[in-house]
Amino acid sequence: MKAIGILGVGQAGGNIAQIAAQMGFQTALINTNQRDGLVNTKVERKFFVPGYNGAGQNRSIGLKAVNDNYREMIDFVQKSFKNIRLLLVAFSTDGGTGSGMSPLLIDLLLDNLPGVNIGAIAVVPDRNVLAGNRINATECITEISRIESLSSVFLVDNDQVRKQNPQSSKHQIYLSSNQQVMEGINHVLQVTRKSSFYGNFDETDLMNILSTRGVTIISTAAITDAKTSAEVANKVQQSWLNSPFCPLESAGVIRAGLIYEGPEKMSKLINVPSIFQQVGEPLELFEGTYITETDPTITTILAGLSFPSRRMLSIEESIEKNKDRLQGLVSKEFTQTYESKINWASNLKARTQERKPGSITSKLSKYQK
Ligand SMILES: Nc1nc2c(ncn2[C@@H]2O[C@H](COP(=O)(O)OP(=O)(O)OP(=O)(O)O)[C@@H](O)[C@H]2O)c(=O)[nH]1
Ligand SMILES: [Mg+2]
Repeated sequence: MKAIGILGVGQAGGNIAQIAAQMGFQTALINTNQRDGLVNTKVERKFFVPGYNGAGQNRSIGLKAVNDNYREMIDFVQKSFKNIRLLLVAFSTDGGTGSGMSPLLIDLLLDNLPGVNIGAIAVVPDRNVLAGNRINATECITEISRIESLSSVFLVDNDQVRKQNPQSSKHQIYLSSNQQVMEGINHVLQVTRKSSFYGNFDETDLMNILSTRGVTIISTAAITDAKTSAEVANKVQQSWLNSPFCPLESAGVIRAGLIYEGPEKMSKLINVPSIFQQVGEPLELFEGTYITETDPTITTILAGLSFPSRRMLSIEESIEKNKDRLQGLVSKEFTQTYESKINWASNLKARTQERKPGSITSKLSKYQK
């Protein structure tokens, strides 16, 4: 049994749970919309909030759904996961259901799942989404960042995946980002099952890292072509910018993991200080070395990072720039009317004829020749 469970909230969350279920994670989903959740056939446990039919990108509907049903939701989550050490709640930040429900739901679960750490997999929208979605994303991430005892927050960046595959459809981008994120988490979890003569990275190491409060990224660098320690360090640092997560922006890693898999000869090129030179050495580093004959890779887990202010600014700035226009749109909604310029023409419309009652004798005399 895997030590990490995935709870999907809303459509994106359900899709991430679906991929996780295929990889053998314990999964469950919550949605306001049955039709969305039913397509996630691999997720066995589902809770559909009664009386709702989607949240229509309105976060307050998601919030109300938790307010009205939190007892049932907590009970559902408690029953859905057995013997896990970490529950990751997955959702998109820019819709209504996942974005509106997840912050409060996570906060409530923190008090109701004793012994289980809780973290988040939160999807940050790509550059093509409009103002309403951007506002949702910034509100949701603000709320998530304020939760006190929260463990790792993985910020899945749809824009990163779009950059890797500029020609792909929305559907392909979503699928690929869900897949990459769950593969990253699954990979580090599977490493904890392996044993090594040279240094084990065990489940407690992983849980130590993932229970760190703040933003976490996982990335893998192929170092086959590297010839020096500097080249290895460079490839690892590149992988922090090219992962499916919001790219690393600033120094300040609190806990980290570094896992080497590959031939023994290449492992000599790993120089921890040069890898962490730019971001500063973490407080604690958990290392694992696994000698294999496969192409050499270095997987790093960086935890305790700050929320990415540059990436968030790219979401906020178009709202700020269009402040007057957007405020104008909102006030227009309730004030706009239409005035016809041809009011006079209403008189042209056919009138019903008045039939004046006449006498038979007068009609007869009218036709008399
Ligand atoms: N990575 C990823 N992003 C997704 C996926 N599905 C939707 N998204 C993102 O999520 C946003 C839409 O949010 P949904 O998850 O559909 O919203 P919801 O939580 O179901 O809320 P409502 O539909 O408003 O009730 C899109 O703008 C995308 O950014 C997915 O499967 N993977
Ligand atoms: Mg939806």
